[in-house]
Amino acid sequence: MEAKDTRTTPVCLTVAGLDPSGGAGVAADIKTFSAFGCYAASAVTSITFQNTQGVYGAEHQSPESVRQQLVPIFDDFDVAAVKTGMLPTKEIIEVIAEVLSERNAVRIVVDPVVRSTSGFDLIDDAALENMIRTLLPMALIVTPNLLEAERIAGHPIRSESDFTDAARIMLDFGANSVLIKGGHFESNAAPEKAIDRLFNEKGMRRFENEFIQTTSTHGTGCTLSAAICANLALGLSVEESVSRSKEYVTEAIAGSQGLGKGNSPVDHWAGVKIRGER
Ligand code: PXL
Repeated sequence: MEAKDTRTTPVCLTVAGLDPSGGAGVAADIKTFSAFGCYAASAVTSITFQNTQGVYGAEHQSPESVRQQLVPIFDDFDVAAVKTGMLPTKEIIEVIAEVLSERNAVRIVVDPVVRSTSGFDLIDDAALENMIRTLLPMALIVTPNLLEAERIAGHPIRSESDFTDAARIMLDFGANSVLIKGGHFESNAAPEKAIDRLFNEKGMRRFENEFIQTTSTHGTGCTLSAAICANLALGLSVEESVSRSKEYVTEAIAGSQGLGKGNSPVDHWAGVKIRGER
């Protein structure tokens, strides 16, 4: 038997919804943390009813359930980084903010999930308001897509200065850095590029990756924010984490196996050697 590997595996925690079909939410996060060699802990905020074809409903956890999931994890592990995803109610967000601050949680990635690709609202207005006020100030990075950035900023994003203004609002709420995912924004002007913009107090950096024309995009947002969380836990900087995570997601989209009848999940094992494979 080989000697035990004495490197410590960083513990990443996701606090998000459960997608039983496995493409998004905590399942995507657990696979992504694992793909980067991190240990995955998770707390479920809501059980959603969905598959690759749509989201049909959700049963949210009580705030007390979320607290009782989180406390033993922090009692037991030295959590290296945390990611939040679907946080459906104001009360759940209050509990999360309380626990994260009591436990001095570090490297917090806030993915401000608003709506599923299929158009199902995953958060109510009061909760979004609360997330902006209580979680953005704790965030090392917040990762909205265009729609989410528009909802948080309260204005449409149609030009370069709209991006800057939206990021400014999130930085002013206390987020340390803001990654606005361009998604389809550039697809008319530059159909071959997916461009995300990372803002912090020092300025803006664009990350350009290949835009893959496909419907195999179930869980891409969750996967990107989880990958950033894992890379931060591994000790990389925000910029390096975003860069590596974008590459991973691009490969994961390209490698989708086309599972399911709708928007297929991405391949979370992109670039990972699978046990038993030669
Ligand atoms: O991608 C947004 C998202 C996040 N979290 C959960 C989801 C979805 C989209 O369906 O189900 C649990």
